[in-house]
Amino acid sequence: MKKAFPGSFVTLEGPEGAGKTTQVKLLAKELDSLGIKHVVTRDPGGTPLGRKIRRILLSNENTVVPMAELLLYQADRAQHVEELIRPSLEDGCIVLCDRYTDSTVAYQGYGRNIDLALIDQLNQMSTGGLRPDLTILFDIESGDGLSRLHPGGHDRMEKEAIDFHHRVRGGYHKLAEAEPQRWRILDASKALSVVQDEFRRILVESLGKKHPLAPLLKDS
Ligand code: T5A
Repeated sequence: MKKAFPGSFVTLEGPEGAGKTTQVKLLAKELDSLGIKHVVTRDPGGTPLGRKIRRILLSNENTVVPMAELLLYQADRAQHVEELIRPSLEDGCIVLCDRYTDSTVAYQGYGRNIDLALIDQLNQMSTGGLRPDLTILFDIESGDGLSRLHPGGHDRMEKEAIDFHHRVRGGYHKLAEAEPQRWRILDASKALSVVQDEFRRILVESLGKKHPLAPLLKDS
């Protein structure tokens, strides 16, 4: 099927503390030095409105019921797709997004036990059907990921019970198994430089040797 946009849409997923943010920042520096056109963004919080929604969602001061939580993540995403992601893809950019619709399935679906069919429907509505070309699961055992985070500085989601985080990770594995053509699984428990090499390799091998990201492997 012909792609609707000239750009490439890559999403990074995984449990807490898997190292996505660290890796995407390192990658962005390399892309800058190689002059490769890209946008790095995150869900929630990729737009000015989204940053306000992010504060509401993650603040420990707020009590947020599961349905309100689901709808706030979707409100953030609707704004994010229309204001930043879709226009960047139309402009031919590589968009690297730290979390997207699969986070909602993993956290609100498997974590909070909200009906998966409802979540799929809302994901479809908030994105207008825009799906990633490639999704990389930065996989780490939930307790190991949480232990990397700053002690005492945990946000509202990070503070959930360990069983919640186990369900989230299990949900990610189910998603990756169900759609192997879109997902790649990366062992994020390894040392930072090992994860970095693996991240580059997955990007180039999945998107192809003629893709604008291909020079990443030559420089590693
Ligand atoms: N959420 C999100 C939902 O519930 N539903 C949704 O629909 C969406 C979109 C977002 C929260 O919202 C939830 C999921 C989240 O709970 P966030 O801050 O954006 O909040 O969450 P995360 O993306 O999980 O951010 P984290 O910081 O927790 O995880 P990262 O980005 O995967 O990890 P990172 O890079 O910040 O690294 C964490 C620590 O580990 C170290 C880093 O230096 C850092 O200290 N580190 C390593 N240490 C050892 N070895 C390595 N290989 C390391 N890599 C990084």
